[in-house]
Amino acid sequence: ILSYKVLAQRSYHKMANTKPFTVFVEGNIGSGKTTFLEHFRQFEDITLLTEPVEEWRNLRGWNLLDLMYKDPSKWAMAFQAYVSLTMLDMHRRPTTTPVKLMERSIYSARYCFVEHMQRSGILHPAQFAVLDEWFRFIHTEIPIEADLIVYLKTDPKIAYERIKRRARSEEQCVPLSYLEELHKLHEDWLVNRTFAECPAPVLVIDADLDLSQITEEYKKTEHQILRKAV
Ligand code: DGT
Repeated sequence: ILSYKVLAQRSYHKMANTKPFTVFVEGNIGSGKTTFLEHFRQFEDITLLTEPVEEWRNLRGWNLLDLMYKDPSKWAMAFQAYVSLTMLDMHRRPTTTPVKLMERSIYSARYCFVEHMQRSGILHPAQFAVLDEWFRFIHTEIPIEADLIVYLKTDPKIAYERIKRRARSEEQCVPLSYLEELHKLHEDWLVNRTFAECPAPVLVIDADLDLSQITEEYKKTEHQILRKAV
């Protein structure tokens, strides 16, 4: 039934010629993904889908993000299962605009976060196997549109400073070493291509610059993102 619905949606897009140019914005925690998305708010004809962090902080009153950071071995599995669901919801959300800009994707959840949890032993191999089977099923059975990946490449030390400054309560215990691991996994996935699936061409942005200069860097991507709209 799921596949039928997705296929029906896709053929609607095809008939109406409305298949959006779909861009994933990827990068470490604190790399500036939200700021990047906000930059594109000024343009019409773009659907912006910011990451559902608020849903992770309040699932029927439960803060899964907080539970995961406080007791990863106990909560990683539940957290990642819910991340997958909310990401899939974003991937499948129909748009009426020619461009769809999404914060992260089901791929970074798998290749960066779940991968880290598996390698560090936070996830039991059996838990990892369940999450990986879900990922494979979704990847092969459900069409996920991807035309471009914008990778906000950041020095982990800079990401660390930004996280400290923004002081999101759940992230206070995040050590620099965690950001270094996540950075390596983003590099492996998007630059070194050590994982099988890199679903679209990658545009690498120097996201180390501070806010006053980064707008210029963002502007350089406008052409690639917006030209597909016309
Ligand atoms: P930005 O705008 O680049 O600073 O992005 P953030 O930090 O607002 O967004 P993101 O996705 O890097 O991280 C939000 C929080 O959720 C952060 O504490 C890391 C966590 N997070 C995001 N996706 C996953 C995931 O798949 N697994 C785990 N364990 N944590 C995740």
